[in-house]
Amino acid sequence: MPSVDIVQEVDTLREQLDAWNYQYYVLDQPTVPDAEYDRCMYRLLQLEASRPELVRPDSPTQRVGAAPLAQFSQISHEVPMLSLDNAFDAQAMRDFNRRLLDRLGGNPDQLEFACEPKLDGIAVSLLYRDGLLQRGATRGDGTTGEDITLNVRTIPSIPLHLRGDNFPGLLEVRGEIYMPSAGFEQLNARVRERGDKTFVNPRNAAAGSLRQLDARVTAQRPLEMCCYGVGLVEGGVLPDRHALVLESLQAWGLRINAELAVVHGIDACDDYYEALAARRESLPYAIDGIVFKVNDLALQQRLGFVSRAPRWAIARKFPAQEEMTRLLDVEFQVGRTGAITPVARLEPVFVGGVTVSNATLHNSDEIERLGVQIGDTVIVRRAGDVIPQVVSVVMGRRPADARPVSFPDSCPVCGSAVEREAGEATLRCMGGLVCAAQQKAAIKHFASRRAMDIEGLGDKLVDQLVDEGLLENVAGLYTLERERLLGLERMGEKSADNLLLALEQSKQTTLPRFIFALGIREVGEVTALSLARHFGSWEALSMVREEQLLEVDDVGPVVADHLVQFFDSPSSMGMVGTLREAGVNWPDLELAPVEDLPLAGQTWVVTGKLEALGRNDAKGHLQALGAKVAGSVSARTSCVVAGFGAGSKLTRAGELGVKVLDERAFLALLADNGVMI
Ligand code: I6G
Repeated sequence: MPSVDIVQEVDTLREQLDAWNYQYYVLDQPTVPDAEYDRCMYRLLQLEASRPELVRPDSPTQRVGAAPLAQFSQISHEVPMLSLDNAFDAQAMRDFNRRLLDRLGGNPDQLEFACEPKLDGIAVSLLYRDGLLQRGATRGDGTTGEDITLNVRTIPSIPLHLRGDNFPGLLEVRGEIYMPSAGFEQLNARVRERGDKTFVNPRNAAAGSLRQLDARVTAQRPLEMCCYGVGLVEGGVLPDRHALVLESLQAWGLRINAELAVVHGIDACDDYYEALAARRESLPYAIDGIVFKVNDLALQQRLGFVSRAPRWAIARKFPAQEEMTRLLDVEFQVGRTGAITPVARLEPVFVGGVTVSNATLHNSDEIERLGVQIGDTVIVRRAGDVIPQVVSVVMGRRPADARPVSFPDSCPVCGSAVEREAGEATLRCMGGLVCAAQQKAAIKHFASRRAMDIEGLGDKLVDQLVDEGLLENVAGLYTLERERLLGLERMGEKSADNLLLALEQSKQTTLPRFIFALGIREVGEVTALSLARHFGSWEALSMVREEQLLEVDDVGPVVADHLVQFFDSPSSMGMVGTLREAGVNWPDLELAPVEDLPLAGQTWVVTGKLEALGRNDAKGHLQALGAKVAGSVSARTSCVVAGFGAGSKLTRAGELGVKVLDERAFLALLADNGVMI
């Protein structure tokens, strides 16, 4: 091939790869299959290898990292990198607003704020000269940072050259380098597989990845950059509003936050804060607050700085999700299926907006993984409504009298033998329904809203009924007597009558709810629905053997084994008999042939994070309604359910014109088909 063609081909490939990178990393709109991207990249690498004089430092091939440095050199920030003042509640935001109005005057409702999430990452500066990335640096102490140019060059969302031609000759961009949550999980899974110590959180993982003297290591880490402002600017003019400056950065190829919004007045800032706080857990990255900035740059100039922070900006922080505290003891809880769970008793600590004094430790594998001992200082995490977790141990603070956690050799509630099944990390009480803990948990599950829905039979009342000897198992619920109920502490006539009425009403149920309410191991709501749909009646279901069970969607050998054990157990079947004699009943289901199910013949895809139900449950419900559930979107896909953070599959659906339902529409569709979540 004549060399002018090679030069042209190299240019075309670079332009194409740059455009794809921009669409993917900056606009969040992937437009090309990975294989096509890889093919072009490989071709460019080949051409550059054959003609080394064509290699340019800003070619998309030049991101792989270089030989390790002996140390990072220091750089000075010509415009200091400042920090932000913090606000921890709505009152502190009002105080911030008052300070602004005192200096600026004007109508309090008119002040314009730019709002963005505060990513939990590492602040960095990027310097572009004539559009070429010249230097990347850490914030350091704000005046002096470290030169991490080789490392930042490996991060795909950082352009090696700017797009277009109207950028300033010298442009310093500032932002946060972070590790998205999914990348963090994958990295930790890889690290765990190698037997190495995992990273405690995405921020530590990002910091550790960025401070590698060998940039080839950085290149392997899933880092991204999100820009939030500019520093030094020469040889060009920027817009007069902060949000417009960010939009210019985006046009030049830099990633900015998709949640950027401009609002008027401090009340609207509160609304923005509340709305994003509610979605915090479903964002694809960790954030620790929201930053509010006066949007008008002329007003920013008038406000100036105090000490090391701008007067025109504030970070409203979320309550910390991780705190340090001491592990006082480990106790053992017995669940519905006899599983014995170690629970950490902690010195109370305020974390994630509440005081936490207990956290789950899951099982013996988890205790071993953490290496935790009683007396240790531990880091506790509480995010959203998730049960608090012990995430790590501060080994340097282990006291001399720390003692290992020892598991009980008999059930802590009923004293029965305990066993660990082969290959299982969970210890189980073998006492079955003799064990009061299992009795209580089974009754609570039976009465719960998604099972028999017995209103008024709360956890405390179940504990009381079992502890007072009025109840042993679910069969006893329907023979509870008014007089005996009235003998319970704090039980009035009205409450007793309401409970008896709720019990009476619960007798009229449905087959899927009844199967779920029995609490058979591994049989959740979706499996219960599949079983009911498949067999149509309790009689048909309870007669089947393992092979027939395995024909049901969602039933594998483990579930089938638990079901058969239940059907073979005289006490379990006796309990079902007693319940039915007491009047528990349901209409048999019309057995619809599979082709008559409402979504028969359709292929669905579920993507992104759903709030009300897990993705697996969503898939199970779809299968129970007759749909096939696929992993990728094609022209044959009937519909895509898109939760928060849905990415390339949603884009693909848009391109192919495939119908898309958000979570609310999906729940409405399930409800129309009799599935209430
Ligand atoms: O550390 C920071 C995170 C996010 C910031 C920041 C930001 O804006 C979204 N903005 C400024 C002005 C500073 N630090 C100094």
